[in-house]
Amino acid sequence: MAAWALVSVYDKRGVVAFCRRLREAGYGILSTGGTARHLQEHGIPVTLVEEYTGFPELLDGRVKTLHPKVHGGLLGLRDDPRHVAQMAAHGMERIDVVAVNLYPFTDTVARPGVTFAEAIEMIDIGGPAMLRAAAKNHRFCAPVVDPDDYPWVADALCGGGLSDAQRVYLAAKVFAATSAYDAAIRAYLASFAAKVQPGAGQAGTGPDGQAGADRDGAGAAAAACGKPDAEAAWPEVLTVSFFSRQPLRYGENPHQPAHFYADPGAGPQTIAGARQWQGKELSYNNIQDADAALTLLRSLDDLGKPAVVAVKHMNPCGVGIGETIHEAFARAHEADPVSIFGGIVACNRPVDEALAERLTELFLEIVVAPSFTDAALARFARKKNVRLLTVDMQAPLWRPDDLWFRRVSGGILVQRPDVALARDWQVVTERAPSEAERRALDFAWRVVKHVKSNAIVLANETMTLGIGAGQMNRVGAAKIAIAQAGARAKGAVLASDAFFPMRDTVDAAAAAGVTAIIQPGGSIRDAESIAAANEHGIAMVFTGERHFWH
Ligand code: 93A
Repeated sequence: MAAWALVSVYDKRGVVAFCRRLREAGYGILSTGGTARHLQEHGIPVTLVEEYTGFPELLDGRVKTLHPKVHGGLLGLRDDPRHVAQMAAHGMERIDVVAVNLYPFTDTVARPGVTFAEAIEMIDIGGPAMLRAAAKNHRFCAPVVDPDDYPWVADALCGGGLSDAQRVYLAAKVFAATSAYDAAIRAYLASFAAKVQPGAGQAGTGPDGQAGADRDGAGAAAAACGKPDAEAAWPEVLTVSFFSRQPLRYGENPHQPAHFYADPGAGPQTIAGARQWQGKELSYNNIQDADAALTLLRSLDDLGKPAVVAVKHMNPCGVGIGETIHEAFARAHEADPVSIFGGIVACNRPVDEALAERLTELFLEIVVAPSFTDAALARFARKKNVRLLTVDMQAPLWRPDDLWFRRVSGGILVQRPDVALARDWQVVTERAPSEAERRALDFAWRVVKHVKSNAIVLANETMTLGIGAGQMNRVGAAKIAIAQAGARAKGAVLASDAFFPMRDTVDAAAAAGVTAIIQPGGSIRDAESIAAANEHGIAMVFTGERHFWH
């Protein structure tokens, strides 16, 4: 009995050439509706699966290949006489090759405006069943899930056959594909799960509206049963799915290929969900920087004031708040008029024509805002390269149960985002900060969290004055911040993302005229820093909370 190759592919790439070679190797081709038509159009004779099973494709194609004559033909052990006898008794013929690729679930859910029902219809059942069956029985049936493998598989089948190692390789590839496929479906469904009140949903209607991103199945499941997320255990196996959002010209550098993936259902408050109004395509670095600017900006939300953040290389270079967005911008700019060049500016109020005028005087990569007036858009149209992004600044940006990833060789580190903001400060010096100093300390503390460690921020109540970022010693960061502030350091406050290992930073701050300091505390040498602050009449508070950011 000649063996069959069962070919049922959504992605028809390369399938004609592959089937031609399978025919050469002596296989008969069994195929499903669309694939069969495609092959026949290219002159390849096929037998329809429905002819082989005696069953038509049913239920709008939901049942095409789910039949014992298919699965028996895939799963029967050719070297077990009982299997061979049963197969013969039930008319199950040997299917020795399976070429299947699946309905494009991830592409479908990434499409804007796709409905829940459309997504569900794109869950392939028969394809994975055949692939898994063939992968289980790979000793006898070669499963080919990736069109890129057609040429060498065809070579082998036309030659001396596939080796054991090649068969195991193909089988492993199947389970990689089907497990990723299931993970994507799980992620998509889990992004709705947290919103569904047990018992409250209407069966069959599917969840409405925007999906929350699935950052973590455990978290979503915990939320669904009302359990605090902190108690949710880290899963034994972490599967997280992100969907293709857009190609990127390159990564951090031109020789690094890169791509942007989005959370399923990333909302309009996120960078992935932002709307771009003009300008060149976003680059890898643009996306990172815009996200850094937006994240810091949104951490100022509860001050209830117009605010502007300017970012360069993932670090803020100027942050201003004011009674108007114009005032806030003027301060963010004045904070460091040099570094803002080529930067990213994020504003938490609509950008009007007057602000657009000011912004177009500068060279900027991106402006992020909740909206732009028509007149502002007309202004920016004269500077076509500036990328304009709008995001929804009402919805929360980061959730405590979001996952943060950092790749390391051989693994990935996962943590929850740093959304904490300590409110119960402990005054550790003889002098307590004044009300004005408290407001400035609060502002500086919010900003320093978003500066790469070691981080020092000098600020007053409404703007940053000097920012020292990413230094290998703390006093080095302080010196940079103090130098940047210049004469403005007099009367400023200082925030430090982590404790002072020695008193040198306090001494340097005092020499520059800083009057109050905020830092986590917790060093074995805290007493020395406190003594230094007291000597200089500086008011110092401990937050008990560190904000490393690397
Ligand atoms: O709807 S299904 O889950 N039910 C099936 O029985 C079935 N069998 C194959 N989808 C099924 N397939 C899938 O159809 C394959 O995985 C492949 O993606 C697609 C090929 O369909 P066509 O040949 O009609 O283009």
